[in-house]
Amino acid sequence: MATKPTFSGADGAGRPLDLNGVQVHPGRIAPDEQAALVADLRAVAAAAPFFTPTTPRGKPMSVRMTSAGRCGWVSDRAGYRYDPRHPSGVDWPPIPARLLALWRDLLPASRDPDCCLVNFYTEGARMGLHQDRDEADLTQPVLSVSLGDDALFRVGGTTRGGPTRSVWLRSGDVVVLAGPGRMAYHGIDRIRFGTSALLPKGGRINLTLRIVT
Ligand SMILES: O=C(O)CCC(=O)C(=O)O
Repeated sequence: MATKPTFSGADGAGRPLDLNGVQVHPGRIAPDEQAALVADLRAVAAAAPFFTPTTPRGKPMSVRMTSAGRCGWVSDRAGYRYDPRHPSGVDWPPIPARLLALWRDLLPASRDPDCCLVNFYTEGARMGLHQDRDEADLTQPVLSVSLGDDALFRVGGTTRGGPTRSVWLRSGDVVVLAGPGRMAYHGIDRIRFGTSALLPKGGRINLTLRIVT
């Protein structure tokens, strides 16, 4: 089905935008906090290096990933799942305190997340439309942070194939999938490589915090 025209994520006032129940908070994270988060993530990646997951059919994904928290998201021939260890066998490092503070600020009624998936998109990387449904309790919220290059975020409804809306996510934007938006199909169609100076070699990092167990 056709996608409605794209509009900018920044409404100038930082007010949340609602896309089919998915809340987008433009510019929620200030530039100095974004830089501090990148430093936190360097430490995460030093302990649990980025790897290229494959689909269960063995196709490499275009996004590289790692995780922090009690469990991390992995995918290979054995399927999509959360795992208590990085594919190398090491424990995932703890979720950075700065991210837990953001979660508690935006989702004060929820318990803390136990997984922070870190997605790295370089030029040409994308993520197909999907629902987040590998968690034990699908009523628990999901919070996602964009850092680095702009990304075209597409949101549909709770069934595949319906109409979708798109928004450009920029560095510092935060997305919350909760309530009516928790099971919305969503994905990244493309990134605008080189639009942000946050990461010295370009690209985009997405952090997705979830309550898995
Ligand atoms: O990169 C993004 O903004 C979305 C990531 C995502 O949908 C996921 O990891 O499930």
